Amino acid sequence: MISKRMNEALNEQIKIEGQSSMVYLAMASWAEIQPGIDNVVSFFYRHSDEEREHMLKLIHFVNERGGFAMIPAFEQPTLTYPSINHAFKELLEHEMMVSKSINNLVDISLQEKDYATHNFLQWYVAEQIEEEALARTLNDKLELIGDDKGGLYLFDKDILTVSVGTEE
Ligand code: OFO
Repeated sequence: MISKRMNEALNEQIKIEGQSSMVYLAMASWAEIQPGIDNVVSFFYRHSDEEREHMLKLIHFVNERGGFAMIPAFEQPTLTYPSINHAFKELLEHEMMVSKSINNLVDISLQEKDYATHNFLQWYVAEQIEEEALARTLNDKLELIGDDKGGLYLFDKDILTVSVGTEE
């Protein structure tokens, strides 16, 4: 059985994962109306789907452990970006915020002596390491490219090979 404090903290994370899904969905929609970056568009849509999966995983866990996963309202995500570089920069910052939040949850699970939740959260810890590393690599590439259109063309080709998250 999950404690009230742990339940509330996990519910907060449900909101964060769902919000991440909305943020990347908005990026996908914005990217879709930009010319010539079709694979970036798919990347954002896939990323949005992944975040929804992360949210669902938490919802099932909380409910299975005798808690109640409350579905929250989400905030309006950013709708447009001055450039693709700006979108990826926001993606990195967002992932860093998520990692902090996961770390905080791990802390709470230890304080609560909730080792089942602690164990469950290890998947998210590993996932965040991957996601942050990927976001950093993509930002580094975009920085090198700068305003070069040919570079952006190659970036779009390249991103096709990138896998967004760790497997279940
Ligand atoms: Fe849920 O992994 Fe990104 O935020």
